[in-house]
Amino acid sequence: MLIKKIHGWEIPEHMVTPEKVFLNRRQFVAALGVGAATTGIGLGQARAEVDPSASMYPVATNSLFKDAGRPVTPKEINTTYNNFYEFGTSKSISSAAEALKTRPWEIRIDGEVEKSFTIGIDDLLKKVKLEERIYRHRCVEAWSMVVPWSGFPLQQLVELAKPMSSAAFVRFETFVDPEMAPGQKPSLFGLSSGLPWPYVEGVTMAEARNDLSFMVTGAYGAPVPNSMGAPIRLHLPWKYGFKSIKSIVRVSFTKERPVGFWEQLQKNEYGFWANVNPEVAHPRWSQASERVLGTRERIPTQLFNGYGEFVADLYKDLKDEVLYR
Ligand SMILES: Nc1nc2c(c(=O)[nH]1)N[C@H]1C(S)=C(S)[C@@H](COP(=O)(O)O)O[C@H]1N2
Ligand SMILES: [Mo]
Repeated sequence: MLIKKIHGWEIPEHMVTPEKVFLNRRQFVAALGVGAATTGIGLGQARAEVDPSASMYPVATNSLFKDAGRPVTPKEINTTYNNFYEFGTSKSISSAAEALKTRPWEIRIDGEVEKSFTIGIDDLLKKVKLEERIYRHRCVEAWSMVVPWSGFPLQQLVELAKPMSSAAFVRFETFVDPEMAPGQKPSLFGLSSGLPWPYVEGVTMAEARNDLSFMVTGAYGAPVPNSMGAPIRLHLPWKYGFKSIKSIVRVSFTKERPVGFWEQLQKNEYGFWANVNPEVAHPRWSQASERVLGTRERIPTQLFNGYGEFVADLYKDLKDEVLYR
């Protein structure tokens, strides 16, 4: 494995899989059923050929985000080391995720908007301006990677949605389809998987309008691979990775603060804000450093994952909130 020696500041591998540790404790049988499920469909099946958006990539890189300060993580690593619980609780869900059917793909926009509507992914792609951004990604499990995403600022989607002044939050929802995504099936012995599908996440309107908030439709100069959340996901590079919801089918503008998937499962460990902070430990491990995927390095973690200049102001009047968990 990547960690050869365990120093005082390093976390043993088994400690940095919180979601799994949690499942092992509370959902042992159910998780086993989920983890064992595979689809039998081979990796890398000719999806690019049928993806009608393939010719839109690559796109020009935004010069503000052309250098993440460390090398881009090899594609082979990012596409095969994933958290995507719809397809299983291990990191090796990439072949199971080939079953994800990304066309037709419709996104429902509703809630506190002038008028609710549904838009197909390819129609949406025509209405936005795509760009590439190289972002650092920091999982709450203390591993990180660097990804050349393609997509558009969330702000563009907010404009299309025309929210009313009553909208205070944006709530995102992933598909539910247990036939396609075995992680959503009732598990072994007919027990419920115990997971609160669909996967839900949310941000404030101010966060949604922040330039860093990015709707991802591509990666590595091509449509985003299934395992990374095709055909459309969020990436919030200053927050722990669980906020960056994959394979979105619904975007709702709400008055109430949305309760995320992990917050619903274990709110003392995974909160709404989840901003990266090396000084605020997770209840079960330190967040001071991170393991860089594809390298043997362990590096210090940065406040807001190093994006404070863009986002710190969002939180200056929220000191009473639990901002870093
Ligand atoms: N729908 C959905 N979105 C999700 C997850 C998930 O299990 N389901 N996992 C989250 C977590 S914990 C992380 S770290 C990132 C992982 O993204 P990656 O697999 O592209 O690295 O996706 C996030 N979005
Ligand atoms: Mo994560």
